[in-house]
Amino acid sequence: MGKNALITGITGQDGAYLAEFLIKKGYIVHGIKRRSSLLNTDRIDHLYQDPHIEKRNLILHYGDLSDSMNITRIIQECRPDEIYNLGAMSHVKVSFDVPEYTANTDGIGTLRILEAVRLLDMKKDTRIYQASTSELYGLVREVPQTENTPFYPRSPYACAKLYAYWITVNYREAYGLHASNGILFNHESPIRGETFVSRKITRGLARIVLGLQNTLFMGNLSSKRDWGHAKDYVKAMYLILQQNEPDDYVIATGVTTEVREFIRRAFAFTGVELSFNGEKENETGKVVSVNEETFIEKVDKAHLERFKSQIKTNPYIVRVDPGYYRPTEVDLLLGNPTKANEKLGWKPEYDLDGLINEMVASDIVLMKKENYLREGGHKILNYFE
Ligand code: NDP
Ligand code: GDR
Repeated sequence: MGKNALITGITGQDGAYLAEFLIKKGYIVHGIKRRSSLLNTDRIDHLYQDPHIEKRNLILHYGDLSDSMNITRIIQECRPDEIYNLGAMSHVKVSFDVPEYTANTDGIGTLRILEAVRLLDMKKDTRIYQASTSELYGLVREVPQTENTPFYPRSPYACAKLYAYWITVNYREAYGLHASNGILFNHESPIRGETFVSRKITRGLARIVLGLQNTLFMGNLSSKRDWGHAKDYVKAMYLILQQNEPDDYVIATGVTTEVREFIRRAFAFTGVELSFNGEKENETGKVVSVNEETFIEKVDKAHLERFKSQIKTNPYIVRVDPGYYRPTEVDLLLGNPTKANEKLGWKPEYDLDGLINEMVASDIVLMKKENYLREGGHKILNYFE
C-alpha cells in the first residue's frame, strides 16, 4: 500500500511540484484547495483525475487554513502518513496590506494542523512538514545563515512564520509530534507566482522582446537572494519527513545574487546586454548591445528588427518605481545548507543560470501565445504588480 500525503497549498508553486513528485513515488495525495470564484487549479490540472474514478492518486478537498473544524475534519478523513503544510499568504509585500489575515493563515493555520493531529491522537502515525522560510532571518545576524542563526523578522509575513516555526518546535518537544521545519530560501520555477521578483523579470523580459511591453518597472534592485529551483526544494521537503527523528533544516544553494544581476543574466540569455547606471529610484537598465544570433535562437528572427527599432527609441527598458519598495526590506539572504547536505544527502541539481534559462525560455513560449492573440485582434493587458 502506498502512503497517504496531505498537502495544504497544493494549488501553489511548491504544492504542484510536490504533488507530482509524491504521486510518482506511489503516494495517494490529498490536497486542500480554496473555494474561488474562478477555477484555481491550473498548476495541477495535468494531475487532475475525474472524481468518479474509484482509485485515484490525487484527491482534492475544499478547505481553508483559517477554518479549524474544516482542517480537523479533512485530516480525520484522509488520515495522512505525512502532512506538508505549504498553504500560506506567501507574498512578503502584500503581507503589509493584509497583516491580520497573514497571521491567521500563516501563523495560526499551522497551529490548527498540529492541534488536529494531537486531538485526533494521530501523532504516532502522522509526520508534519512546516514550510518555514529564510525570511525569518530578516535583518540578518550572521552571514551565511544556518539553523543556529537567530531570527529577526522584517514583515508581517515573517512574524507569522516565526510563530509557525516555534509552535512546530513546541509541539515536537511538548507532545512528541514528528514535526519538522524546512527553512527554505527563495525557490523559483516557470510556475512561480507572477508577482514574485524572478517571474516578474522573466515575464517582463519575454513581453519586452516580443513587443508586448516597453519597460520593466522594479523595486529594490540591490537586495540579494539565495535562489534555487522549486523542483530541487520539494525533494528536500520529502527527505525531511523520511528521517527517523524530526528536526529543522536550512535548504539553500549557498550562492547569493543581486536582483539587478538576475535581470542582467536573464536578458543576456536572449542576447540582450544591459548596463545599469544611476542611483536608487533614478537607476536604469539600458540596452547596450544585442547579439543577433542569440536573439534569433532564443526568441526568433521575426521580432529582431522590431526590437532593434524599439530600443533605438527607448533603450532604457528597466526602471525603478519606489512603489515596489517595502516598508522594511530584507537586504541579504545567503543560506548554508551543510546540515541538509550531510544528514539528508540533499544537493540541488539546478544552478542559477539553469533556473533563469528555464524560466526565460518558458515565458517566451507563454508570451508568444499572447502575441498570437494580439495579432488575432484580441486585447492584451499589461499587469504591473
Ligand atoms: P504560493 O503562493 O505559490 O502558494 C501558496 C498556496 O497556499 C496556494 O495554494 C494558496 O491557494 C494557498 N493558500 C493561501 N491562503 C490559504 C488559506 N487561507 N488556506 C488554505 N490555503 C491557502 O507559495 P509557494 O508554493 O511558493 O510556497 C509554499 C509555501 O512555502 C508557503 O507557505 C510559503 O510561505 C513557503 N515558502 C516559500 C518559499 C519560496 O521561495 N517559494 C521559500 C520559503 C518558504 P490559492 O492558489 O488558492 O491562492
Ligand atoms: P521574497 O520574494 O520577498 O524574498 O519572498 P520576492 O521575489 O517577492 O522579492 C525578492 C526581493 O526582490 C526585491 N524586488 C522585488 N520584489 C517583487 N516582488 N517585485 C519587484 O518589483 C521587486 N523589485 C525588487 C524585493 O524587495 C525582495 O528584496 C519570497 C516568498 O516566496 C516568500 O513566501 C518566501 O518565504 C521567501 O521568498 C523566502
